[in-house]
Amino acid sequence: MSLPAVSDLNRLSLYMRPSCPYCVRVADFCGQAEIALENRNIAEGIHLEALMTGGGKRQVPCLQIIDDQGQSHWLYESLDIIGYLKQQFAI
Ligand SMILES: N[C@@H](CCC(=O)N[C@@H](CS)C(=O)NCC(=O)O)C(=O)O
Repeated sequence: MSLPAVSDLNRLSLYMRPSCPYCVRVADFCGQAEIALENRNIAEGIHLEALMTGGGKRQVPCLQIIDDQGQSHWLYESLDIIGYLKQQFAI
């Protein structure tokens, strides 16, 4: 499934846990690239529930991407998330 093009940070949220090394990998990339993603820690029940319902599994990191129609797309895998961000922000 192809992912929507998004350049507005308000359309992106990163579901994560601070202790997860794969989440740290994405956070480190975002820090270097100066991409200030909204982080949603799945230790908070509301975020875990949103991830499970929307994305379909508990794994983090997961990037939620909201398209022009307001529909959510869920991207798992740290390297795929970084690749997507590089593409969207032309890094
Ligand atoms: N290959 C995945 C690995 C992700 C992964 O293993 N995440 C762990 C946390 S470090 C996870 O979500 N485990 C399930 C859980 O924490 O409930 C990636 O690079 O993102």
